[in-house]
Amino acid sequence: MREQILSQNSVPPLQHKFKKFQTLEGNRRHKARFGLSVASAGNINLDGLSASNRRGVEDLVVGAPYDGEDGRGAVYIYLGGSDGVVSDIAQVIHAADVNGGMRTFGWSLSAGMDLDRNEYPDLLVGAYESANAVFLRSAPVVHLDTKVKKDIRH
Ligand SMILES: [Ca+2]
Ligand SMILES: [Ca+2]
Repeated sequence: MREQILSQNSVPPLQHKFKKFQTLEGNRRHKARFGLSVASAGNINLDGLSASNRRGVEDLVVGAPYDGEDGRGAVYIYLGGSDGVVSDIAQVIHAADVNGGMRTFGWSLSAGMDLDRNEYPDLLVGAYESANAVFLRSAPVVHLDTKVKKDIRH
């Protein structure tokens, strides 16, 4: 009996390779350990949904467990774009935003599941030095653009 193992890139033409890459850098704080944990966040803002694309444009979350002014950790949310990941940070959640005494917030991540069943994927963040795991619920946010229009009458 013989086994044949076919590797993805062994048959020309070469396909399904990682041809593009993008680097995410967080806030570049010294020893923040940005990137110690990474996860797909699911589609946090529910963009790009259609009948042919039921998942839409997926987003990313990156942990930096020693980030922040106090060094107690943060997680960074990046929204995906149609041509790849958008490099601008969409949201940073610091340990102090969740709990004043928490440390190593963002050491581990699990994301993309909808635990409260509101159709928005949620985020679970580990902070091992504090023996905590934090469940962060995603919720719809409405942004209103306000324009002031001058009405000058003579
Ligand atoms: Ca998205
Ligand atoms: Ca949810």
